Amino acid sequence: MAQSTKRIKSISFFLLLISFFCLLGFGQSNQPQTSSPLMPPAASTISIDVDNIYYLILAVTSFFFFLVVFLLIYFIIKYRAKKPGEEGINFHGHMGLEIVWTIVPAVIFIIIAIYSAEILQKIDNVPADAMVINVTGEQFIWHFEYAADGVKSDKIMHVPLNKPIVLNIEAKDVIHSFWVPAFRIKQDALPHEQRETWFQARLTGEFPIRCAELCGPGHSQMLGTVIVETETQFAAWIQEEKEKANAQENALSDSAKRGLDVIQHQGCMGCHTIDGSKLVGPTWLGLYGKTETLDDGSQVKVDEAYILESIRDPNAKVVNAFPAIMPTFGPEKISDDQIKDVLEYIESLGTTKSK
Ligand code: HEC
Ligand SMILES: [Cu+2]
Repeated sequence: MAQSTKRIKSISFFLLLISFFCLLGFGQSNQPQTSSPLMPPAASTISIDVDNIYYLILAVTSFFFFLVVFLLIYFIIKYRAKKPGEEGINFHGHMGLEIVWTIVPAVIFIIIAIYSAEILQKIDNVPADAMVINVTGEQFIWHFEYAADGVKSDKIMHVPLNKPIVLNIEAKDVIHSFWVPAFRIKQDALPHEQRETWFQARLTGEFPIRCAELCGPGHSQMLGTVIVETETQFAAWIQEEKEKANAQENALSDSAKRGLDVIQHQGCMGCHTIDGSKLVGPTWLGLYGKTETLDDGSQVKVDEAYILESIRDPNAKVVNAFPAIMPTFGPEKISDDQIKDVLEYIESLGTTKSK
């Protein structure tokens, strides 16, 4: 008898130790810099709450996992057949035990449900004074528009520290999902329907943006960055962007401006850039005059006819090392008049001099 009380005591001690370790993880996310090795930095105010509920659930489930596994192993050893042919005791039901293991989980579920509902309410309650950023997902790029200033950016979202920001999220083509793991926010981007979510950044730095919805062949490249900066830095950036946009507008001819409208409307910028970087397709920077290598190894010099063909019949000549996935833009999508404007705009992006 004394032997088994001792054993039960040591089991209880062991379980207590394990639950202590489980709960250690739970408390950790209150530290300001990072939450734990399991999570990206807790960069928004809500991320601390989200982590806390995660760790609470992890602690409770780990505790019961270890309890069950421990008892399982303990009983296997204690009640094993000691002699060949030994039969176990056969018994049915235990009212007390069944009441306990119904009520205990029920109480735990209710606590978790109330706690979750509280956090969910925080997530849903957009502060009235929040700064508005319109987010548009498009195959395969995120666009941002800073509503108060009319400034726009692609791929990179700038936000000031410690200010509530509300995002109006929408998609141009298919369903995307706007996800910033460090902020613990994720919201589907749907065509023809705006959804909102909000956050308040509490750490400066750069945090990845992902698309969490398989949206087509370039899905894995639909990446972006949030740059959280101080309010002064943010204001300076907005100012700089305003000036840049003005200068660019003024430099374009009327026809090129119309071409840019068509290009934005048709979603070309989801696959092409004008800054020299590669996206799904080649950049348009300095496209005119460039010598392009095609997928059959032959070379062409880029002129107006080549660009026209690339738009009207993209698979006629496919650029080497790029997939032949560009959609065809026939006259029903871009009229013959509009295509002149488009060519004018692409030409305005500079000419490469090749022999
Ligand atoms: C779904 C992605 C996608 C969209 C949208 C798209 N393109 Fe492309 N584009 C590509 C890819 C990939 C290539 C390279 C393969 C090829 O030549 O077909 C390409 C090639 C081109 C080229 C030739 C570039 C070179 O370096 O030789 C031009 C010009 C071009 N596209 C113009 C456009 C225009 C104008 C639009 C919008 C009306 C557009 N593209 C929309 C993916 C796209
Ligand atoms: Cu996407």
